[in-house]
Amino acid sequence: MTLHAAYDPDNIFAKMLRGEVPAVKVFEDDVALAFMDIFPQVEGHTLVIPKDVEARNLLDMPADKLGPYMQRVQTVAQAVEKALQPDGVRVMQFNGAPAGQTVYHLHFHILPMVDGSETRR
Ligand code: DGP
Repeated sequence: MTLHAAYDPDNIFAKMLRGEVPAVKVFEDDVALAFMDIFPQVEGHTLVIPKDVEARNLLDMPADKLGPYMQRVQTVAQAVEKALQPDGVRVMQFNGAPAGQTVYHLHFHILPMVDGSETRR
């Protein structure tokens, strides 16, 4: 899968946005959806995806949509921090398979970290 392949509207997060696959949602508005990661690396591992945009990753994301989306990433990170009171919050994002990306709809990972947390990446 090359970094600049076409957006696949049948990726799992696009299906989630269309309500075709279930998600444990923790935040949703007209700009973004946040839900629990199905393979959590730590308790509270949350993903935030933009709506109404065919962006495979950060490099594809139209600049005018990035600001509103990143505001939601911050809102969800703040909510996770408030709910779980971790010692730190890791925010991660991968572009292309060699960088670790496995789902090709832009997403940020939010990981509440406590002292001694260990993650796969
Ligand atoms: P990345 O490697 O950055 O593309 O991370 C994709 C993440 O998506 C990974 O942590 C697992 C998660 N994931 C994959 N499929 C599903 C799914 O069907 N539901 C949910 N909730 N998460 C998923």
